[in-house]
Amino acid sequence: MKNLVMKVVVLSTVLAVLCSAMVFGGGQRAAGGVSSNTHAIVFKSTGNPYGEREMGGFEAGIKEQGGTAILRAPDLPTAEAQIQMIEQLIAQRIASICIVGNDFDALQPVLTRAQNQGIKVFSLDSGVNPASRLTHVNQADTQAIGETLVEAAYDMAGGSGDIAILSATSQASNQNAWIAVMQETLKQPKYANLNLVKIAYGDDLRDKSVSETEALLLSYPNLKCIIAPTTVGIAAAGKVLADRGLQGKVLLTGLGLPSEMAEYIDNNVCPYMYLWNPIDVGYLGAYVATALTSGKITGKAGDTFTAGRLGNYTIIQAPDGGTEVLLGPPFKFDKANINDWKGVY
Ligand code: RAM
Repeated sequence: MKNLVMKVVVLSTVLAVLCSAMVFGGGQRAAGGVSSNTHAIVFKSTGNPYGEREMGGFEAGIKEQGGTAILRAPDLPTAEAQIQMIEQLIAQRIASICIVGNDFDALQPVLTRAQNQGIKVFSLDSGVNPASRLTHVNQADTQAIGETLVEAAYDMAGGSGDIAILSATSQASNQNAWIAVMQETLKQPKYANLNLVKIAYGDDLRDKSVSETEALLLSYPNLKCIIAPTTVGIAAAGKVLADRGLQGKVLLTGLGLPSEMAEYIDNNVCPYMYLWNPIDVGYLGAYVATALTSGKITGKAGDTFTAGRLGNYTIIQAPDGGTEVLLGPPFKFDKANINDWKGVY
């Protein structure tokens, strides 16, 4: 009997130690059993240099605050693949999830589950709906991006003629938001002679973006300008137009990485394009992650925080009814400045 009592005492002590190690492992577990210092980012897909820079900025921002960053991206840019990844992250009981959404609405059930487990969820770059997130890190004003790209196409097409859009996936919420603004902007009298003939989807995959560009050229022989609001799409379209010697005939603009587009800006395939610093987008996300998990902000409009080297930010109302943090205005890259930027990102 004495032996049995001893065994029970030893066993319960071992169990208690094990449990507290699970809950407070490495001193990093907060009250709800959620790891207070581990933050994940889930990008759209692998093999996207823009995404690598964005995730790199996130990791740098988390590390400089003494935390651990988990960087994830599925092979294909689908909501289903991201749902699986988020399920795994919920099981790891991390502190926050920063989602670069492959779909605006489809992630809501899994992200709600994450939030119910005490994980702080916000989106970045490509948003999820307001019900799925506490806030959104927006790289630049959605309206400004759409209007600026239409104005660029107007300029490049000489005010009239056929233009096309080469996008990422048909579900990508950031591209879809920009395209919606472009379509509205095109209704203005100024743009009445511009004819948007097609919105093609290269799925942020290089080969598909190449074949979609080739199909556009074949179907629309009078095409004057392609707008590609995706770094993968614009680089693929640049290669097709350069290989076919179409500079000066079909002009290219959109959102591109200076490192990938310098040669096409130099050889007049793409007279100019826009982007923001993807490293800074991720870095800003790292500070939103820690501000949310520390309770410094809740994600409501008016909340303020400091994002390391980027300085102070205020959360504002977003056009979709949720809230967002705006990194800054889009930046124009052309022949005059591309050499200064091609080594930066
Ligand atoms: C691609 C991705 C990303 C977008 C950039 C402009 O790399 O679709 O989400 O922000 O293009």
